[in-house]
Amino acid sequence: MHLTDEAQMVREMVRGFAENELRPIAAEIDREERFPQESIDKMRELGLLGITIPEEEGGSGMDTLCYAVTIEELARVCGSTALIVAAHISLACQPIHLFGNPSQKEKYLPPLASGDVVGSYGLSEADAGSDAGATKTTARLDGDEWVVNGAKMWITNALQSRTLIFTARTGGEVEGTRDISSFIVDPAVDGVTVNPIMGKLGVRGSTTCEVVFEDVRIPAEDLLGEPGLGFKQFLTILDGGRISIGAMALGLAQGAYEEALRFTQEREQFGRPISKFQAVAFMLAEMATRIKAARHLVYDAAVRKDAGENIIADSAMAKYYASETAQWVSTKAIQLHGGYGYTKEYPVERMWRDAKLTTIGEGTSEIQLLVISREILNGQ
Ligand code: COS
Repeated sequence: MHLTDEAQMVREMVRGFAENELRPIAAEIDREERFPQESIDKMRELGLLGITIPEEEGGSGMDTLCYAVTIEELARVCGSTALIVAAHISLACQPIHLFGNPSQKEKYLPPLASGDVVGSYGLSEADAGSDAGATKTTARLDGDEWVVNGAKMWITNALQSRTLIFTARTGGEVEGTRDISSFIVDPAVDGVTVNPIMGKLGVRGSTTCEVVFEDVRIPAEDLLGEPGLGFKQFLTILDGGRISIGAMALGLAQGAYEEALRFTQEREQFGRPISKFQAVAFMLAEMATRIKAARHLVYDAAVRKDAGENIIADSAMAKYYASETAQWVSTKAIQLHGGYGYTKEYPVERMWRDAKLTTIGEGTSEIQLLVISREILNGQ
């Protein structure tokens, strides 16, 4: 699939940034579990942190294809940085852009879209993962304030975030998922505790947190969109977000493939580069083919999103296939490195650990298959 001139330009710009600024620190932020604030500061200057947000709302006003290419190029070098940006844009900027009223957009979007403020999104809970509608966090109206109690789990960026979108049950007559609403909160307010979850397998430069609410008082006007529509809102948000996780997986697969391509042409055994052996060459061929297929799915979902089409199945297919591809390619990349691939001397083991996240975050592979199959069967 040919890129637009704009997407091609974005690819060149982000690739240069990733090579110069991310590659030198990617292994270190993974090892030290360090949030790369300096990279956020530099991406802020490049206008990458509000890429899909219209210019009049403080962003760069680019399309979803440019966004997917951005995340792909970041992930090709550093999965942690790609995840930080994807969560910030898809899960924090987008809900306010799509569902915020004019004063919420005016207040919250410019600092997010410029990158002055890092955003995060609290949907999952300890007992509400794939079954995200099982939210137990509550918000009770008391005068002109909501009083929130509960805890969110696995929240990317929450430790650095000053704008968190989250879901809570607002009660009333209705039951099931129709009493879930979305809110905006600054995690620095009284009653919110952010506990980072350390020791993750991968994406260790990004923070993953538990966010606890204890009698947190939120102004009534910080309810996002219509009350009771929070569940549908986040399903719509995830439809878009899954394209970015697909793009992240694509970038990780590409990065691991390039490492394998280089290594197998340099590494000699039995008197020749191992790429000369058909078993190795065929593995490279299969990697390249699967990556190309994943790239088509991710870009196609991005283009369809901007065309206003129903992308429920397309975004789930893109995420499912790209994340499984990233797992497969990075596993094979380690195999092709032999013993070296099993050490931290080469980046493929980090890419493999980072890739695992893409089969879990924003819906597991099994949830993607559920979503795709429901769309196929309902469409008949
Ligand atoms: N986009 C917009 N609306 C959607 C939607 C989508 N992709 N899928 C369903 N809806 C709507 C439905 O039409 C339904 O509307 P009505 O109440 O008007 O009928 C409503 O949302 C509820 O849908 P449904 O009954 O199908 O919800 P389920 O409880 O069966 O859950 C799944 C659906 C499993 C697909 C959903 O819970 C899900 O995606 N889970 C994974 C969550 C996840 O990805 N977690 C990781 C978060 S990382 S931030």
